[in-house]
Amino acid sequence: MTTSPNARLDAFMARLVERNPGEPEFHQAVHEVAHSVMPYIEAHPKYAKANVLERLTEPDRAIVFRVTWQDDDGNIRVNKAYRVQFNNAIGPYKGGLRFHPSVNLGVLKFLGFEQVFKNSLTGLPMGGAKGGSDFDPKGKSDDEVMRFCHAMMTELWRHIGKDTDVPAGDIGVGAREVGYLFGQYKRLQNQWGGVLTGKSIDYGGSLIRTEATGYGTVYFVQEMLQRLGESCEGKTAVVSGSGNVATYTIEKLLHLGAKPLTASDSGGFIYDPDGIDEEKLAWIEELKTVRRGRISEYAKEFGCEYFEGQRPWGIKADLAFPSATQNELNESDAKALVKNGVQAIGEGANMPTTPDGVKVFQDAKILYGLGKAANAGGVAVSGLEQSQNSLRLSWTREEVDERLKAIMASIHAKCVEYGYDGDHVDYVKGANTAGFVKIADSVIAYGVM
Ligand code: NDP
Ligand code: 2IT
Repeated sequence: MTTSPNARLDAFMARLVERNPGEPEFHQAVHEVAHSVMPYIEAHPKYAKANVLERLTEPDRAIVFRVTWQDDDGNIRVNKAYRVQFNNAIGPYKGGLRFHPSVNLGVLKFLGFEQVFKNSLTGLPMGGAKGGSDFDPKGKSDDEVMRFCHAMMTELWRHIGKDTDVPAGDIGVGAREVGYLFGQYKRLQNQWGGVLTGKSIDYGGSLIRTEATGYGTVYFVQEMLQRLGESCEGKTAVVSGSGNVATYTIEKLLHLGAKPLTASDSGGFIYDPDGIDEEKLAWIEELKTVRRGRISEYAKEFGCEYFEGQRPWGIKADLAFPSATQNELNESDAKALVKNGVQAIGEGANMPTTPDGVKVFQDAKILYGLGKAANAGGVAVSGLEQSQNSLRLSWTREEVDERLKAIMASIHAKCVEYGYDGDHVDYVKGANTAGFVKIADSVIAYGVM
């Protein structure tokens, strides 16, 4: 009896959903990859014979633990924390930590799974992991964040190490949090090592790491445009978010002569038809990293409109950069962007577009740069931070930026190699297949384990 690839995909997904109930984001992320790589697996029977897809969709392990800490009023507080060590076939586990009330095991499994493929695409020796907590840093004092980070590391340290698992930042985890986490690791281990990335320049960080995800996303979009003889210059852009990724996406767009029109946070978005320039961007950065205020304040400061509770996808622009969170751009948002003539999408966030939104972009054959390819610059420069820590050297800004550009160009080339069908490039298929082959071949090389 023969079964069609679609039936095989459905059967595989049914088993995955049954084994991982109540984890919709994880199911979504796996479905996208499985759908992409199924034709490749069909064409190369060794992968089916070794049951590689099933092996790659079960994490190596997931650690779940309690974090107990004391707030400024003396109350004892409890949070859940996690580290999902997904796959270390091609290098030590690597991936960020997220602090947000929406964090749960399923969200971190989706992020860890994405990270495996993203890290493979960078060409650097990094496995995939993700961790975090449902701790909400919003409204907490610096002292409270410090106590939480120290308490979290008091358990996490025994599971990580510079050749074992190297965490970094993500939503809610920036330079401040990495400092507290690294300090506690160093104290407990009595060893200075490159065990976290995104460290401050003063104690082992890399130049350009702060900027890398946003810069890399714009470099990736520039690569997609240049393949068609175009560039970012003179183009308008809608950007969501106003955190690390959004800020440096806007900065690189300005460097390349584009005009960013929007920024957002979980409260709503601002639309500045004159464009967000360097000065306004510096103001946003101060607002978000020092005063920790809301983006609505921008509208008052610079006299433009603020759209409460809305996302920016209805604003007409040539380029779109979802840079806040997962599933922030749905089918009707995608239709609105396509109707308004959008040419390219660069996903700074992880899985920001819903599957029916992705389908709209793919059917319209616009340049769709999915997160695991477009936003890989952040983890790539984390990898370069690890290299510099091992070498006990610091490369210049220019040197790291050149390496970042080269890595983004090589990821783009891999997407074209595996995703070009003679007419147009399917970046989803290209990225997922290219990421898969390297990990799958490594898994097979190790034998049954
Ligand atoms: P930050 O915490 O610096 O910023 C997050 C931004 O997104 C804030 O503006 C935040 O608004 C907004 N946001 C977060 N959650 C939600 C939500 N549920 N609904 C609406 N808005 C939301 O995080 P980063 O910039 O580091 O991360 C942004 C995205 O990029 C994430 O998807 C992350 O996984 C991804 N990414 C990050 C990398 C990095 O190096 N930092 C690397 C690759 C991908 P508010 O402040 O109101 O919550
Ligand atoms: O999603 C991501 O790639 C990150 N949050 C960065 C991970 C890292 O290890 O730098």
